[in-house]
Amino acid sequence: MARPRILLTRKWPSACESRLAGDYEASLNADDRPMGAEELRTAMAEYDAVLCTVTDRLDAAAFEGATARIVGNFGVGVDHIDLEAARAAGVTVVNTPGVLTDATAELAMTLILMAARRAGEGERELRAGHWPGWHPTHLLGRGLSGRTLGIVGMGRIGRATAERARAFGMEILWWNRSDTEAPGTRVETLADLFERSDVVSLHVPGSGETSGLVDLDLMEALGPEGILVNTARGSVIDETALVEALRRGTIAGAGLDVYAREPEVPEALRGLDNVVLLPHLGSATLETREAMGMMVADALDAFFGGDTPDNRV
Ligand code: 8YV
Repeated sequence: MARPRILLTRKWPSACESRLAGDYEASLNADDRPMGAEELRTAMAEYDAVLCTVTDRLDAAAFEGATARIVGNFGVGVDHIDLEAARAAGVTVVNTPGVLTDATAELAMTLILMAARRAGEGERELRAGHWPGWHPTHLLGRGLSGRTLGIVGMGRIGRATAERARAFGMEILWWNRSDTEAPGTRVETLADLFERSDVVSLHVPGSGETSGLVDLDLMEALGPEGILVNTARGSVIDETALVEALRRGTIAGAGLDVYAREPEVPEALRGLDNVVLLPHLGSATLETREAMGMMVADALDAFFGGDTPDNRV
């Protein structure tokens, strides 16, 4: 029997590519050039499986006349895939939950620490040759110990972030859409969570439901000493309101790893000193990226072997 034809839309860690190329008729993307919408639609109608990432928009048109029977998403978030269209076309979609939990929680802590301790500002100052030398009132930030972290979305990554923040002496409040058990104190409304927290970290998936969830009202509730951190999806924050809030001191600072229209980062944000900006590094460790790729490969093996793959979305 001919081996299934699979397409990797981006360059993956070499251990994953070697495995997939060994088992499948695999098309790799050695140049790692992002594919356009039209190219993706064509690929969906040519291959048996398309292995995509957050940089690929698989809209309804991509599923029209699709030959691909499975889409393997290298990542946990699937807001770039039209899941309804996939379901209607009978295309299985799998993702990579769990393996990137620790890496993403570590990055949330990185942003919390960097924003609270003004590490980005300090680094920029030093690199620009503007460090005036040590002085008692230089770049005074905020410590974490004894402060309150509010978690929006108490799933795997929210919990892992809470666990780490506790080790820094933080109290944990959390808000979750559905009922769940978790350490820390559950808060019924987002307004209450923002009001009572010193730092808020976002851990909800991107979706129509969470789009613009964090608006100016919530930032006002967080207040002029508050810090907002986002390792989830850019769409969860009203970016225009955030720029205003940072500019006016409605909140003290922010740490962002994700943006509404990646890789575009609003000029207005880039011009602000009280925001730490990272280029979507949440899961960016070699071991995590390898585990993500291997998880997609396992799902493909199950699927083409006639079994139901794990992690169907
Ligand atoms: C991934 C992420 O690296 O898994 C996710 O949803 O946001 C990232 O950590 C990225 O999505 C790869 O597709």
